[in-house]
Amino acid sequence: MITGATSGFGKATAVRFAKNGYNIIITGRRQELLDELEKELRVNGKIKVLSLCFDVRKKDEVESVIGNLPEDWKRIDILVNNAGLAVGLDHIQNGNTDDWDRMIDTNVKGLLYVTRAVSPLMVARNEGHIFNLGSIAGKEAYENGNVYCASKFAVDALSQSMRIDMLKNNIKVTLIAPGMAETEFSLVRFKGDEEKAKVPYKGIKALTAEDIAGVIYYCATLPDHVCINEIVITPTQQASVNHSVRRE
Ligand code: NDP
Ligand code: 8X3
Repeated sequence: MITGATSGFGKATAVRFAKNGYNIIITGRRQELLDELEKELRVNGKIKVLSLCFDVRKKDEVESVIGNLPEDWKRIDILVNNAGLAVGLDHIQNGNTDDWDRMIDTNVKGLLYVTRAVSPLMVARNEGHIFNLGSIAGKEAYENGNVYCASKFAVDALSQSMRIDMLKNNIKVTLIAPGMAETEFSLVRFKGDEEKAKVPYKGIKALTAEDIAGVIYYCATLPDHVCINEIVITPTQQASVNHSVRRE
């Protein structure tokens, strides 16, 4: 099950796993994009795809959709908690509190609601692997990053804690912490302003969604006794949130 599969990392991860024969549950809020992806994933006819359109911020919706999964879809081996976003890039004193709510509600509470609904299914079988999309912004803060950084620091802490909580149940938890990656992320952060959205990647060969999908697939296919706890991935031109080298 991949949350936020209509774009970016989530979509590329769905494609990667589908190519390798996994049945996949794709989720997101944009039904038309779920429909398109479902068609694309089904092309080789070898895998099953279930698309679920819901907003991870809506607790009742998450509980009801996952609680009512068809019987043969309840065996979720891998959950990729990917749905998330940054909105705005302002100093704290100028921040838009609606943007803050969107980030905390999606990146932290949404991830929790989905995990609360899916993890008991894994615990009951004593197997499963949960991936949480954190960020290098959850390792170090940067100017104007404030609430987005805080939401990803929370994902980092939750990943550590979940791993401990479900240790006895044989559940792997992997935190994926990428640096700059070109997806719809920046367009969402700058509320559809395409010019502003390009600025962070100027002169950088950024990560692609496929790069991240490859890393998730690698971690997911290691032997049963091996768990990558966390992995930080940046473009070679980026050493930290505040250190990158730009080339023309
Ligand atoms: P995209 O904007 O390309 O994809 C985000 C996905 O999340 C979309 O499929 C979107 O689907 C889904 N989503 C957003 N809000 C909700 C919601 N409320 N309910 C359900 N689904 C939702 O961004 P990325 O692929 O880049 O980002 C994926 C994750 O990776 C995020 O958590 C992001 O914070 C993190 N990340 C991104 C980095 C980057 O530089 N790109 C670097 C580090 C981490 P829909 O709109 O259809 O609901
Ligand atoms: C996204 C990476 O540096 O834009 O999580 O915050 S950054």
